[in-house]
Amino acid sequence: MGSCRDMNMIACLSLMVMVGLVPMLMKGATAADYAVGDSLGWTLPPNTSFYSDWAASKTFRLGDILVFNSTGDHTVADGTKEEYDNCSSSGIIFGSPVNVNLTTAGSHYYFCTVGDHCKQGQKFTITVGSSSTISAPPPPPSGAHSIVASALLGLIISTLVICFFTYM
Ligand SMILES: *[C@@H]1O[C@H](CO)[C@@H](O)[C@H](O)[C@H]1NC(C)=O
Ligand SMILES: *[C@@H]1O[C@H](CO)[C@@H](O)[C@H](O)[C@H]1NC(C)=O
Ligand SMILES: *[C@@H]1O[C@H](CO)[C@@H](O)[C@H](O)[C@H]1NC(C)=O
Ligand SMILES: *[C@@H]1O[C@H](CO)[C@@H](O)[C@H](O)[C@H]1NC(C)=O
Ligand SMILES: [Cu+2]
Repeated sequence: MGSCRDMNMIACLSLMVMVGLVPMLMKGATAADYAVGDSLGWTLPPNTSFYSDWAASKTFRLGDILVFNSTGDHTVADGTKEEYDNCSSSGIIFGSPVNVNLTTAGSHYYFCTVGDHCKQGQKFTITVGSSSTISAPPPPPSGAHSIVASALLGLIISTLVICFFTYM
């Protein structure tokens, strides 16, 4: 009788650990904010590979946000490859600081249009993965994912409540 009660308590405790893990697992599938250049922010880089190195160290997905943080006079051009190579933009130019939302998959080209900043390396290119080719994408077509998650959460919570009143 006593050992059976202990087993049930162990089951309850394991369940509590699982409840703690659910938000962590769900977090893996949500969008991320990336501070461009990390602590340097968006400014003249110490060398011409600084921002390309930064971008190469990240994996970008639809729904992620690029946070361009700058204190001085800088812009963010969202251009074509030709404009990026040439450091001249005829397209969308944001004032910085700005948050740029990654809403389309494929290649994106960002650079500053102030002075010769772009030629000095204030530029980088990224490839945003399409939702069909990545392992844990945000669910764009329906709320199916969140329905499954809340059903699971509801099941765990109700089991916990039953556990608590039965064995504690
Ligand atoms: C560019 O600067 C960064 C930061 O100072 C440094 O970590 C990196 O090694 C430098 N890269 C080159 C190619 O000098
Ligand atoms: C932006 O940059 C400033 C100065 O470099 C810094 O104090 C601030 O914390 C940064 N903000 C973010 C959101 O990174
Ligand atoms: C390249 O930049 C120069 C000025 O910097 C501009 O006159 C020229 O039209 C640009 N070419 C392209 C293809 O963007
Ligand atoms: C990105 O989306 C947020 C809200 O989700 C919005 O406030 C912000 O203005 C957007 N940024 C751009 C550059 O459109
Ligand atoms: Cu600049």
